[in-house]
Amino acid sequence: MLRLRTFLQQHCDNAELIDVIDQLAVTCKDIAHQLTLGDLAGILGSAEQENVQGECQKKLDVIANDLLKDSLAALPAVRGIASEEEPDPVACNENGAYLVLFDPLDGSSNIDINVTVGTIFSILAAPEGSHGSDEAAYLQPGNQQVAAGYVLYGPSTIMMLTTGNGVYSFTLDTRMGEFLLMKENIQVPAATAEFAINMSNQRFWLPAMQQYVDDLLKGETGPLGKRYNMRWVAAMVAEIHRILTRGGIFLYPFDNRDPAKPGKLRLMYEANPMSMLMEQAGGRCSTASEAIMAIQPQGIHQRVSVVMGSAEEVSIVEQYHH
Ligand code: AHM
Ligand code: MG
Repeated sequence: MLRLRTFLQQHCDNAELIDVIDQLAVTCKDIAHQLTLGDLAGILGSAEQENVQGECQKKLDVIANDLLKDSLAALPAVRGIASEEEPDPVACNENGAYLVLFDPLDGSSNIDINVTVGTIFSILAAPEGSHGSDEAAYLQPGNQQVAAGYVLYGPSTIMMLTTGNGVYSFTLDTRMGEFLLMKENIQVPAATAEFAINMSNQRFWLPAMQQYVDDLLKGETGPLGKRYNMRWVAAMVAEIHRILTRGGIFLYPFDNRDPAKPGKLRLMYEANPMSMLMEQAGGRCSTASEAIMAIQPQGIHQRVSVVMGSAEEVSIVEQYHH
């Protein structure tokens, strides 16, 4: 079985990009190890501080963020990093070719209950002459990503990766400490009868979204003519992994709980990298009214409405919103 680095050397002709992805993998092995130790390493619970978005940070949010920040900063190929847990972008190496954006530990509310979490990353080319601390350098639409992926920390640790040429999965063999290639050219089925949404927010959604979900729940006698199943892990990495494995639709739509937040998920750290994976696997990604990866970002911590997964089902959601 092919090791990640060997795979990269065969599939990617850019040595610096290989270094960045490889470094992400090495650091995520470390995060996976910390998670395995759990309470033994004293890493569960709150860090008793808030991040830039006013969310209470878990100890592991901080640990994972620091591990990624320090290891990427040491890499000459990295010009700067932006993280969900950092208020501003951080400059790394002046001549680095890449900017790396990440959600160090997605699904943080699952940490303390020993349920799946993940790391999400997006890699952009650093614009010529830009500085790694310059926010404007990072504000590139998702369709300009050079590579994207996630590492899922579940019963096994899995990296899902795209460099713009299909989606590949690697499982961490803990016996040898290497990510090994498991699946190539992953494809999402076009149709599905499985959805994922936090139903407790229903009253806050737009009327079109409320109508779509009402119709899903009507099952085979409703306008959608199918009996739908529902899943909600509360970790986007786990939901997207399920969809890349067997199809489905994931929704964290616009809601009116807080006028400053048009949705919960972040464009740069969650929506864009997951959209690149999903589209590379033949799925579709939308806000319900426009393509996520076409959005011109206005800020690194910007939030966005997210609808992604099996292509036919995403198109149905868009029709409800037209
Ligand atoms: P996080 O990055 O702070 O962990 O938040 C993002 C997570 C997603 O992984 C998940 O889809 C969503 O928040 C769950 O939200 P909710 O708590 O509303 O179920
Ligand atoms: Mg997240």
